[in-house]
Amino acid sequence: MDWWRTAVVYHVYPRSFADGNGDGVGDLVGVLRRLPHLQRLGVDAIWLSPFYPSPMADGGYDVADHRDVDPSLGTLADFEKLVAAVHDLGMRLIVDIVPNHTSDQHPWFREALSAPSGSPARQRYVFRNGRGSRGEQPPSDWRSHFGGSGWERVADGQWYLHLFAREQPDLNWDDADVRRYFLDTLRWWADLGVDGFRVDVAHALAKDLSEPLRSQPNLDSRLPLDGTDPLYDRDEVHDIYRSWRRLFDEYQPPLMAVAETWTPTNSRTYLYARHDELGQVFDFSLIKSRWDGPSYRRVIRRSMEDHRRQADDGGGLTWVLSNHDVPRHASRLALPPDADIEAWLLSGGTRPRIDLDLGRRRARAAGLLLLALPGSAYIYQGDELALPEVADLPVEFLRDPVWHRTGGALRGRDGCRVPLPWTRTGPSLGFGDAGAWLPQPAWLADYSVEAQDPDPDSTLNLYRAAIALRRKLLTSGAPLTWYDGDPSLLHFRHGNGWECVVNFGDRAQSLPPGEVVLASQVLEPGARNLPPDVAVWLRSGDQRPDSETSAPLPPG
Ligand code: TEU
Repeated sequence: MDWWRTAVVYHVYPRSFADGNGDGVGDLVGVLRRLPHLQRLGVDAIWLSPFYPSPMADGGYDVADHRDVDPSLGTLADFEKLVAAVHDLGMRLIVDIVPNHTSDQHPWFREALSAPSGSPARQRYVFRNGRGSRGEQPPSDWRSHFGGSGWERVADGQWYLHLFAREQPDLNWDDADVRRYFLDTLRWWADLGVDGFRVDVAHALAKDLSEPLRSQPNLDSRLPLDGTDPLYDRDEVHDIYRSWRRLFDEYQPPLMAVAETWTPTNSRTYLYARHDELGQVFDFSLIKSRWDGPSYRRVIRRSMEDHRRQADDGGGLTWVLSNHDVPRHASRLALPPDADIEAWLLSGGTRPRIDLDLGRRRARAAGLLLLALPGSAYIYQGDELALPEVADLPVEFLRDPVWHRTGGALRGRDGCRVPLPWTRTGPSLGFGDAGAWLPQPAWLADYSVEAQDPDPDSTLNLYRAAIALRRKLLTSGAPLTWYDGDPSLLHFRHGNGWECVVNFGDRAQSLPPGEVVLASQVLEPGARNLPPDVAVWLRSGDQRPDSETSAPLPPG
């Protein structure tokens, strides 16, 4: 079986993981030194967010050279050491590929700026004349995800497209140079030994750039879902991934890949996971779901159903609770159901006040659920510590272009990128020998690996135990059996008798029969009740009828 189908993948945001050279910024040597933590955690693979040369207009997702390491993060020799060490420990390494745009400091874009309009150098990007009598208006109403117009004007009067920051010009995937360059880049990293790729904004590469450019003033929420949008999730994008798959299959074992697509629903999401395409696509439905039994049950079952219908035999399921783009779930899950998370972030995490004990409790339950679901689980660095969002970073430290481009209307993503706490003390809590590029609040020390390691009931030890047990229990194939009952109870069983039960309600529920093999909170010995916001794994002796495996999905 392909290793990635059931893999636990640990997502490292290199600048915030561990600092090997004491300059306050995490780096590859830092990752290398902290591999024992990941081995002890028991993960199968590590995904590294971009570590390529970058002027850092968007946390490294503005890549200036796709085949090198940013000097502040190390060297190619460090990378080679890291690949070898990861493999020696029996783990795999996945790197991020950012094909929708480059940095404005990429040699191609510099060349484009000094080349005339209509030149081959400009063809690699999306340059257009403006509207209005003097071309003073942007060529279309397309918007940047980070706020404002998606177009920027250059000295000779033309405009270029950037769906993200202005320092991230979009590439033109109709251009043969662009297609070849990325195939060569994938091969280049594969030849260095990487095992797979995470594909950034995978649904945006193919665009309808025919004139006149069509209107699309919306970003995510009101996109058509039929492949006809000019910018996102067009049918032709799949041809690109078919060509990538042919390259991936030249390797033994074939390389894996996972698409990042923030599509509004997953009615087409799993197409990216087809066997002749990427194999995996992130399913963000747990990130988007409210914390209640019916919602979780609905999105999980819907994803499984969509996956079955769209991805054919080739694709694998994936589950995610947090990543470097969203507020950490230990805080998110502590918010009242109807709270506006953006408003909470803007208030510096003060309104409404959140109950962090509740957040931790739910984060632990969610972690057990994540690891019990069939498919692959992606863990963001710090999830294993139940790290909360650092919502009160002083604004002068904020780096995210989301904050800057929206003029402070959105707080941005820095609060989930604060350097990890490894020890209780030290200048940056063991992150490195010096400070940390984003300030760590003092309370972070209590969440450190050092603080959690000796405590058998810590979140860290819960994750370790769950990952080890999952390795024994998780089989692929047989469909889950879902149990009816109180809607606040989510309860399913794998074919081998392994069950997961989560109580989303606000009162205790009686525990279904079976032996408790793991619980997200300490339960009294012989307890027959499952308290609120707690998950358990059970091993059931009895073979109850598969009551619902074929029942129709609830609406919504
Ligand atoms: O994110 C893609 C993306 O669509 C984001 O705008 C996402 O919607 C947002 O961050 C959610 O808050 C990817 C990367 O993960 C992100 O870090 C980059 O900034 C972005 O691409 C541009 O490369």
